[in-house]
Amino acid sequence: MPGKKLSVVVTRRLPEPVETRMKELFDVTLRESDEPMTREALAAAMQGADVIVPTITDQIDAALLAQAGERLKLIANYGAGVDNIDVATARQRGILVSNTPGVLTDDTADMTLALMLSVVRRIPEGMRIAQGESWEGWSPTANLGARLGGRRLGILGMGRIGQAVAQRARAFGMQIHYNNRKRLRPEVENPLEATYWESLDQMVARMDVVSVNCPHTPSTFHLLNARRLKLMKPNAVIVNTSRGEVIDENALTRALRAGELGGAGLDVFERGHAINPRLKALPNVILLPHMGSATIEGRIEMGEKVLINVKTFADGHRPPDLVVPGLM
Ligand code: 8YV
Repeated sequence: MPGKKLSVVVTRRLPEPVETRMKELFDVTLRESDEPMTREALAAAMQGADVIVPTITDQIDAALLAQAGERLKLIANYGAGVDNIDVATARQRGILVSNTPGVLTDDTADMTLALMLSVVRRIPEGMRIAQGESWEGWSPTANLGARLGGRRLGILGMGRIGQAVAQRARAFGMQIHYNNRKRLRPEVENPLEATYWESLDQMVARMDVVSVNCPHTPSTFHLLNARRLKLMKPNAVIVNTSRGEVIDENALTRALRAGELGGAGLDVFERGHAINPRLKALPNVILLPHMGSATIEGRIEMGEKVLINVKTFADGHRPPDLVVPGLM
């Protein structure tokens, strides 16, 4: 393939500098609309292109992969999580998958702390009061929240983002605990000496705040289910900047409505942007429209990662951020 300009289809509008560089390097088809591609348009793109660059809003499942053309050899995901792609089926069909790890770690961890602080310090409520007409001035007993310092944070999934959350939370004086597929190597991976819990049940039962930072895979689906939510302290807070599917959203809504949890800060939802209306109506939750990686810098760096993966592939080499099936 070296020397030949690859035919690349990008499914969403990307930051302008990324699109400009794409045009210089490849025979690229870019979107004019901000809308996600329809499934039909995606299928058509996959029939004619060498490379497609999808995002979380494209479900590339086995049925779609079965319609892919002979030419399609790389799916260069614009995003770190690849739960939108059936990576194992792609691999069986000889199609590589790459992603954009690392560049959205800090932004997502920042947003995790922002959500934590917003919930426990009641920031949206305070905004509504200050912006409204009814505020009668400062009072020693009004708008009291909780202090993060000294509280126990349980991180569910201690990968790059989980570790970045731990660092930040430590700076706020929190005690760090985690549950992960494997225990981190002390000093190398765990300089903060976070406490490892092999049992998620035991960890969630003791935490003041639980932060979801694991990817969505078949084994993490509904890890926080009704039974585990019931184990949590009644004033505990849940924060999720990873994937909605890790929490049973209906069970979470029921627990919050019943006063069995203190609150929640959610950037992601189980059914994409179709948020449970009962969750929207609750006063002790903060909901964001999947903004974890939404910084100008981060979104450009994600595009640069995609460019490197596609360019390396075009030059006949293995893309540096190849996703190996089963490892995510
Ligand atoms: C991205 C994300 O914006 O990269 C991820 O896994 O969750 C987001 O922050 C989105 O997935 C882009 O496709």
